[in-house]
Amino acid sequence: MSGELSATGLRFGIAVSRFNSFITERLLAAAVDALERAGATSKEVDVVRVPGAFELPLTSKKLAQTGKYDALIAIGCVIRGETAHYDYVCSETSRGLQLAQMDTGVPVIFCVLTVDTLEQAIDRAGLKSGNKGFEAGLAAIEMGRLSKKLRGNAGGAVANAGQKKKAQRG
Ligand code: INI
Repeated sequence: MSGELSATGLRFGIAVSRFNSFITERLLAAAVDALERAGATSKEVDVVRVPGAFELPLTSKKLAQTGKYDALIAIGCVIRGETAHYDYVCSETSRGLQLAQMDTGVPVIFCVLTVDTLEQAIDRAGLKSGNKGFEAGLAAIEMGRLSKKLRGNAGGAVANAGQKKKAQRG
């Protein structure tokens, strides 16, 4: 089983960091492009801006808890500096985003570039290495679809188990 790449009828939330916005806005544009080219309308895509990558987990969790979205995308760009700040921001952002999706059951796509240089970031935001935002858009569609299917199947499995028990009881 897998999720089809059709965004029609799905709702998406995108949390995007303003820090390094030169990069994150390019990732955002490509993510929205992927969603819309696969059938999502602009009404079905909500964008929320936050100060930096560190704020993405809480915002994603809050978006997930609204129950409005089939999938979320967290967009950020962390560029290594001269101190350990980079390591804290990267590890807490990735850990927090994983927790947000595990706690809520809503897929949260990790579109946070963690790079050593600005050049590496540019390469991943539309230059040599494509655009990670577009890939994140596709991942959000696939996971949104798959989650919908699995919810359906889970309901079916529970219903089947109930029917079997009834049948056993006679
Ligand atoms: N936030 C980023 O998104 N990218 C960075 O590269 C970055 N650096 O290098 O410091 C960064 N820091 C800010 C952080 O995400 C928080 O917004 C801030 O600490 C307030 O909580």
